[in-house]
Amino acid sequence: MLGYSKLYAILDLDYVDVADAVVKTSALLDGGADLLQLRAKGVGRETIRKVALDLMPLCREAGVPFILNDDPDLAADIKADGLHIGQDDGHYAFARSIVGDHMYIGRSTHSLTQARAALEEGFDYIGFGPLFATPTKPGRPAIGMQDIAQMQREVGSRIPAFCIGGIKRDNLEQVMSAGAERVAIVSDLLTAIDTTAATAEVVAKL
Ligand code: TZP
Ligand code: MG
Repeated sequence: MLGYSKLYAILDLDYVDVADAVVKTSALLDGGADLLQLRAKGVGRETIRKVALDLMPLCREAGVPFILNDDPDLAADIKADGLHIGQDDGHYAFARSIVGDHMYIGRSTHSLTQARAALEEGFDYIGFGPLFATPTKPGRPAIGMQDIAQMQREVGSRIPAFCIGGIKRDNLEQVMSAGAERVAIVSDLLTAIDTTAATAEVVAKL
């Protein structure tokens, strides 16, 4: 399933009210997003659990894997399809020991070296970026586009690799020309006037 995913949409509660999470997620799925993450920095665990349990049936119905960010115990508890962890969230083996054998585990990477390490460790997919500076991940410097092609050859040919960070409808072609085959997008889809149409536009270009 993951192998076919091209557009990883991230429902980030910094951009979407909890009350709108279901409607926004439906819009992302209707537009053709084929992987979905719930990202909720600074939100209480019980709220995250509740939102996740609301979104999971929508994803199931759409045949789209539901990935939870940051919290291996909660991911295991709610039986998410996957878990996403960053560079500071511990090793693959530790996360795997918590979520069991059947969940996807993805890693944020910010360099070619980290992308290679994630492949080596056993991660099922990576995020690679931020390509451009982005308010969604403040303080994290842009890595640019110069390493995308090499990363694709070495890592993206083995596990799905999603370029991320500042990707928008209006720079997507540039990112793809640099070698990106899959992308993860947060703000450009969530802040669009018509999230379904914006998502469909990205899917059509990919
Ligand atoms: N990891 C690297 S950049 C980023 C994450 C979660 C945020 C990307 O958000 P946006 O709004 O698509 O730039
Ligand atoms: Mg994290």
